[in-house]
Amino acid sequence: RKPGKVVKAALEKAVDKVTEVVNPPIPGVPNSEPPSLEEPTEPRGPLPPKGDQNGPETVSPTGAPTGAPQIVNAQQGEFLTTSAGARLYDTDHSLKAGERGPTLLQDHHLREKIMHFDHERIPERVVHARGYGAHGVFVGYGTATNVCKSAFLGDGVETPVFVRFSTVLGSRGSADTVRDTRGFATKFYTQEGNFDLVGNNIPVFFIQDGIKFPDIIHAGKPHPDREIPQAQSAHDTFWDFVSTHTEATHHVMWNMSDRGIPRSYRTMEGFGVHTFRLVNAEGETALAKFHWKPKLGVHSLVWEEAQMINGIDPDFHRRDLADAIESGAYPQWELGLQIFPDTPRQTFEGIDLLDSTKIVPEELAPVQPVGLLTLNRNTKNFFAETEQVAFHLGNLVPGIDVTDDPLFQSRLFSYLDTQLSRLAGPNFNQIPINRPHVPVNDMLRDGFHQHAVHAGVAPYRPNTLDGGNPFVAKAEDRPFVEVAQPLPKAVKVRQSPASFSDHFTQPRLFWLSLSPVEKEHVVRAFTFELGKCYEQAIKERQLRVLAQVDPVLCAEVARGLGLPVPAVDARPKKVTPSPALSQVGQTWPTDGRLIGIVVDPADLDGVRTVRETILAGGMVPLLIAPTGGPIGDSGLVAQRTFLTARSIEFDALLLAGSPPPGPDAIPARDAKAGAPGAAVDPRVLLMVEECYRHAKAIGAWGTGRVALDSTGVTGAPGVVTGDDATKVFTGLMTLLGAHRVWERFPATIS
Ligand code: HDE
Repeated sequence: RKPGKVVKAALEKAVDKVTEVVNPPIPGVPNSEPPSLEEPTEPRGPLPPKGDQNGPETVSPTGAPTGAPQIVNAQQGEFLTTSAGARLYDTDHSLKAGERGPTLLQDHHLREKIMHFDHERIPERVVHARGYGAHGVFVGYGTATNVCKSAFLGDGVETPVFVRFSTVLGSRGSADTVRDTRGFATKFYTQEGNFDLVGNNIPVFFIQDGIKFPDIIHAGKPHPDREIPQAQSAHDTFWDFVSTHTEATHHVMWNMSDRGIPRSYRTMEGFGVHTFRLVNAEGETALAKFHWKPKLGVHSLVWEEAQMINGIDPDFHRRDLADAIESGAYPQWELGLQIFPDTPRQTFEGIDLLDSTKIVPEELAPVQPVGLLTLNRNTKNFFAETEQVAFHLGNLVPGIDVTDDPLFQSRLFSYLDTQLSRLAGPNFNQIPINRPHVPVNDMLRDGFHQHAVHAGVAPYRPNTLDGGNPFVAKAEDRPFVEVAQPLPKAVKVRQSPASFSDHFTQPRLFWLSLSPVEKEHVVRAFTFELGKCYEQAIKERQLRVLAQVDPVLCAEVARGLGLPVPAVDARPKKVTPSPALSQVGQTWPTDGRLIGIVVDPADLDGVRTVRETILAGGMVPLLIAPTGGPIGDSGLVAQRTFLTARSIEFDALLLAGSPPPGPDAIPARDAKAGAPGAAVDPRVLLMVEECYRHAKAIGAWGTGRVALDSTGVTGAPGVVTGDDATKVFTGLMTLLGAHRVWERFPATIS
């Protein structure tokens, strides 16, 4: 299958869930029979997992398959049992002294059921609590072998992976499209043990030294007195901290840019952030930064849209990823390396490679592709897989080693330590999702939740009683060996190198690399966030920081806040912009994009043709009609109604008609007879207006043009009209390839 292309049949199945009810099930095809309305009376086999849900991995800590069906399909056997396996005859009534009597303490089934329920929740991650995961495969290109001997980077080597995306600040139940950094953590189950690349969608971090991590997180989390606001940085403690702690400026610039509100996990870049040390087969070392490049390009939401989604569909990013995988539109990223010589200074072109608040522009060190990641399988059980996955920077394989970046060093401690309270003990690597796919022979013993039944009597070395087992690996057995890195002659200090104190050159580099529309978004984001702060001093202090970055940025934000531009003696260093940092100006694949089509009985043939073309192009058409179900006898089925559809779901909108207000519509304020728009359902007009404001492509043919005329958008940039459905759709596709119609609102900043 060509990567990135959608399997049409699978896609149709996924988007046309409603059709399944209309169309008869296919005998013998798993999952095609809809569940019965009545409670079953005869035991029957469990439904097999869907094709995209074959996890979790079923390899024991010693590498033996544990694929016994009773474990894989736990809780799906023929009879309901206690956790000890005794069959139950009733689970709906507690054992009582008579029908109306008190409940008996001897009801061991009641006590077990409630006891287990009481302990279903585990502590959420202290950061990155809100996340979503999927399985996939990584295939090496073999292009990294001159710098890195890791087996999984070898030519054509296939490695199973599990990826968890996340936001940082919000709690586990918070919304997906908040302004925040996104986590992009990948576990590679390699032939040499697990390698975890625990990155973000922003290539720099708030702090240079891990000892400050509790400070930045305490500042970003909700205020401790009232626990408000949830999953937001737009509040006083956050801006209090970052305005006084200027090494955060670079990260904050990225956060306030469109990178802080991705359109989808599928359209995010990922970065390892730190510099790693690579080793090749000859033992030569190089320094490197990891990058994930999405095949679909890097795309974002607009701020108003992101805020609306948080209410209308707080699971937007989760749903997007799961639907894409289910439909066969597998998201893909290329793994790339920026490679630098491993010199004693550990700098490149004057940039300190141990400072995680700095990037190396791609124009100076190109990102070289070394492999392809494809996410192709959804989880079968969110808790077992996504919630229990435990990433750790110390999960390294031969060929990849750490550097002395003080942020990296602290993380090596934190990711083990945090699991002790989150996963309640030291045996979390025995949880199926964390198990390596190679034999484990670790001499670690006992502890809470020990699943292994270790044989032998000598979990120590040296021993004779277990025949000397296990033996340490020789060089030819490919062990992980730390690079014998010479240490600088040094004195024990609590200090950073002088190069770490340049906090403004790279934020300025980022700002100057953005296009006008992206700059405008940054200005609005700063103005919004600071506008939400109560303390005047915080706003003024942050304006002084912005003045160090760029006078235009500072002046524009000051104008929005209604504050004077601070007099700051800023002396910015000269920087060369990096075009690679801008997200706009190119054409990208449209795979998996959602196109809403407002349907009217007027031209159903046109709708059918466009729908087929959308499906054939690997996108998802969603038909929107006044009511759900079949549309007349056309064979088409409405997947959304005016009640369930909202513009935020669509990347582009097509109008095949302008249906009149339905009986359940709240009339528009100017709905008096003859007023523009009175003839069209107000929810259709709202969809048009929102798509227009959010710079989305809009198209209409036939009577669909009435809705456009009523909202006054006809003739505006990115609005295609005509009589022929196919021609209108072709125009729409050109617009969609550029993601959004930014020309609609020319930026005032250059
Ligand atoms: Fe994390 N981080 N972090 N972080 N981080 C965690 O580990 C921490 C940092 C990142 O999907 C925690 O298992 C410290 C940078 C991701 O499960 C915790 C420091 C980057 C995830 C932790 C950092 C990250 C985490 C919470 C400063 C980008 C989610 C739960 C030294 C390169 C992983 C857990 C997942 C999670 C600590 C800095 C990314 C507490 C102390 C820099 C993607 O261990």
